[in-house]
Amino acid sequence: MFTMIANFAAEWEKEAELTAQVLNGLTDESLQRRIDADRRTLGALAWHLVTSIDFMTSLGLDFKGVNEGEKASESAGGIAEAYRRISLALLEAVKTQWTDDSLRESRKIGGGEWPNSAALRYFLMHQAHHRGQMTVLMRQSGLRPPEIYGPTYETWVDKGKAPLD
Ligand code: NI
Repeated sequence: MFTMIANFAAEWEKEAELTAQVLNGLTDESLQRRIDADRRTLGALAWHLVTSIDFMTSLGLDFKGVNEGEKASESAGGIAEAYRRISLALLEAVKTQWTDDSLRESRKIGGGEWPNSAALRYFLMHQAHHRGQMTVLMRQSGLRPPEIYGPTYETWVDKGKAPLD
């Protein structure tokens, strides 16, 4: 859990950049990719990363998000641009509207008690969870996923090394 806003801000900047790299790697055609007919498409997962940031307004933060029901951008570039704007708006809101003390406050959400610091941590993990799903769908679309927490298969090949299996 975070005890200082500055620590969250530094981590959010890094993680949002990783998410942006995934979104920047998508093509319009790839947005339709899904593993099965009744599963979310790559585009729906990407848009979910944009709209889910709006959830943070239920913690009392005031910023302009994109509502869950809002029509998804149909272009990969549009989704990436919306994410960049909203992830920055969230960061600005946390930095300017909360203090380190705010991190210890908690709120009732969906029947549970959520310390603000835990909600921020959850949010970072939530992004990572969906990024993992998205990089699989990127591969299935013939796209090259970015390096996230380590080298990709292609990085090893580029370096002339045998990829780990
Ligand atoms: Ni989700």
